[in-house]
Amino acid sequence: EILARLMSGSRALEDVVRQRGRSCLKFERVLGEGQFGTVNRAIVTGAPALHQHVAVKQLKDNAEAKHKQDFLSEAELLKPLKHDNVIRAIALFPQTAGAPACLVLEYLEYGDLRNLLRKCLALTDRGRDRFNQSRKSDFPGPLNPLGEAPLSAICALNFPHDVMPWVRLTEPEFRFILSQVAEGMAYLSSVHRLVHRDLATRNCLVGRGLNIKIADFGLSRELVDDKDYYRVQSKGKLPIRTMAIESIFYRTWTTESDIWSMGVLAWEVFTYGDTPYKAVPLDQLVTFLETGKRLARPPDCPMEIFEVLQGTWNATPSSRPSFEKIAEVCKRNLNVRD
Ligand code: ACK
Repeated sequence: EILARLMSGSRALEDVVRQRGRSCLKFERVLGEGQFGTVNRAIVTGAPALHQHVAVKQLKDNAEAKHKQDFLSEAELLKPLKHDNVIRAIALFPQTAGAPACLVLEYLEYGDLRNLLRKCLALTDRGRDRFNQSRKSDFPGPLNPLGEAPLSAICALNFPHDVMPWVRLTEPEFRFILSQVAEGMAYLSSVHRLVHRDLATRNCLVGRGLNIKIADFGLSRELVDDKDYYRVQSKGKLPIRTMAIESIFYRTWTTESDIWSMGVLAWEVFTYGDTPYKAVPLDQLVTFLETGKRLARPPDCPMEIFEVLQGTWNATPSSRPSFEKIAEVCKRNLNVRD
């Protein structure tokens, strides 16, 4: 019933935005700066209360032609995507004489995953105590098999954004985050044959109940028919630290190179948003990887999962585990209640 209400709520929101156009968007505050321009939070006036916020990505007035094209292609790519773990596009308003092009996205209240993880780590002991107390009192229930906080405590992340206290994530919570990313990626790669090319915690968003959604499709490309790789000629800025070894070498991107990035993303999650290969300068990273060196196991990462991560960093792309396999391993011991 809740699901049906949410679904009809989000459909109603889309209808309002599409029918009433830009005029129903009331901008509230800047959420951040993206590659192409700004992301703002806006209220949709006249939408059902449950779903009134949206995120609006706007192109800079003076954006270069290439960025304009990337912006529009991101909007195009997002249109047909429908999955719980992939950001949903609500509408695209083209550029007019008086207003820039803007892409209306669903709003996720906890922002990007890397920020959230770093915040989890940074906050004070007092915050942690307060959080742990509220977690016990608000979410009573059986302890999970690890004897830690109840799994429903995932919902405790519903703290207001600015008072999120320090919290050490439990193993089921780590597993829950990663299985969602892997399922979103399995959908993108298997159903839509999409290569993301920039999968990282900074490009995932977090919503209520620790719901993770893959976002930032600025670099994504559709694989064309029988070609199973995408090659770029141009040298833009590249996310070297999360890139697969063959992408660094040959500038080719495949589902398998996204799988490598998924492994790095998992490492980022287990280290609460640390920088991969922090001690290795960028110009030495290729040599580092070429000599077979890889990221070390973070203390919070279970051995079973680390073995999968090591597989994602196999120098032979076809030997890497599939997103489906990664999701399956992460979901073990994850008895999420309905
Ligand atoms: O951590 P953040 O607040 O979450 O900072 C970044 C910033 O905008 C630049 O990307 C935030 N952001 C982007 N898209 C959304 C969205 N759909 N919902 C909520 N926040 C968003 C992101």
